[in-house]
Amino acid sequence: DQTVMKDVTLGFGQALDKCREESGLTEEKMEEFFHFWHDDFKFVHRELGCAILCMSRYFNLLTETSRMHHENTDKFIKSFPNGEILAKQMVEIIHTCELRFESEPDHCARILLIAECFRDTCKSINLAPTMEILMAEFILQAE
Ligand code: M21
Repeated sequence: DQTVMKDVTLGFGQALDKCREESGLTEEKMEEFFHFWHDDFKFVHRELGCAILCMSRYFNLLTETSRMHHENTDKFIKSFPNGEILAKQMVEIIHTCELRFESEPDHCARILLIAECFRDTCKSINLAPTMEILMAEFILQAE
């Protein structure tokens, strides 16, 4: 559900600070991680793929070949409130997207394509958190 996805996004987004420098993702290219869900957000900067790669590594969600580690990803999602209602479906969506872009050898570029595919799939089945849900949370956190 959308609230769970919001929590997972904000949780995952916590690693952005740690990954900005090494991925070369400037604030100009992405201010806050949750903008990822915005309709107008464009998946054009390879650096964003590198940042998601770094963030996934930070939470130990990747295998040695930089593919999703299914078990760890399942556990990560379940670590959020009501995560169990989303874990299996999210892992499936990401894996389906992964398979679609298997021919892209560059890890950062491939993960960028997977991230866009994940965002679009979630939107199409109303799993994506709305900007209203995300902004409300963001304002609460800042206070
Ligand atoms: C749930 C919130 C954010 C997640 C965003 C990124 C999703 C992109 C998935 C990339 C997975 C990388 C797998 C590598 O094959």
